[in-house]
Amino acid sequence: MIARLLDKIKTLKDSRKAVILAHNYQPGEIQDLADFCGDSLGLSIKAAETDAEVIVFCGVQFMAETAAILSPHKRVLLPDKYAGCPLADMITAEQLRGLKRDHPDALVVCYVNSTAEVKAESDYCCTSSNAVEVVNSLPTERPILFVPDRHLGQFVSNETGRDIVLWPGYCRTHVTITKEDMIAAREKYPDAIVMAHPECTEPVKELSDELLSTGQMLKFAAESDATRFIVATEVGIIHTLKKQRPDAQFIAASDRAVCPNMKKITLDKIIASLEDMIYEVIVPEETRVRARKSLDRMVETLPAK
Ligand code: CIZ
Repeated sequence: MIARLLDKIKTLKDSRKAVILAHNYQPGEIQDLADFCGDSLGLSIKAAETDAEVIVFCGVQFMAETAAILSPHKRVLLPDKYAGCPLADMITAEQLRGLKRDHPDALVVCYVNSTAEVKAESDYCCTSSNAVEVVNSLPTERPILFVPDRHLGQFVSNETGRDIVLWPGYCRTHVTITKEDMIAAREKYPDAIVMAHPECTEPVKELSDELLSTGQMLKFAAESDATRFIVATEVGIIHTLKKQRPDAQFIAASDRAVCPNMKKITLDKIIASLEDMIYEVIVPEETRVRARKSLDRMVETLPAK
């Protein structure tokens, strides 16, 4: 049954000249069929570099928008139109304009988990892996507004020593991981290395050994000699962690850390997406150009690789 669906996806993908991207939080079977797996920005950059005509983004709305911002000449499809990101929707462009009016001298840094309109209103975009570097590169005399995730913003403030105005957004999935979950997991597996995502709450992060983005978690585990890890982020990443380190054990800090939006993507929906070219994500050109600037400024602050 699954083999038949996979064959169909392959045929459709070839006929549409499509590339399939899967975020690290996608269900395992989706990650396995994708051309590329990774974090939202890394995937959008990879897709832009291909000569595909269509990008099927197995992830959530803001990720497909980011791909559309970077690939204006490709058609970007999100297989489930309701796969949104409550965190990204916690600030609107109108609210951000209000915040900017209250802090006219400030620079705005937005987390990549934000809508295209919010990116367009921001000076710099950042990911969880480069937020500290981006903020460190900004002039110390300028106040900083960080949107929309207050837990990532707090982490950046702690790491950089900068006083940052935080927007009170949060990821519903990451905040389900509690301090009690961490204490229980550490007690049960005292030898494990605890990796937590900066979107987790402060008490959870205090009980962790490493604070890492999804890409950094994969790299860290791949290079580590340790054989047991507690993972405090969305559980989908454990699929790839296990694939790349079959000798190691990966334990979810909480089995409740499941993003319902990420799990909306299914094999059937990918087929429908490619058959009917649904659901196309279009970012209006004026917004796209301004949002692209905040992504370009982010890249300019980072050391050349
Ligand atoms: O930027 C991403 O893809 C997200 C949501 C998290 C991460 O740490 O990679």
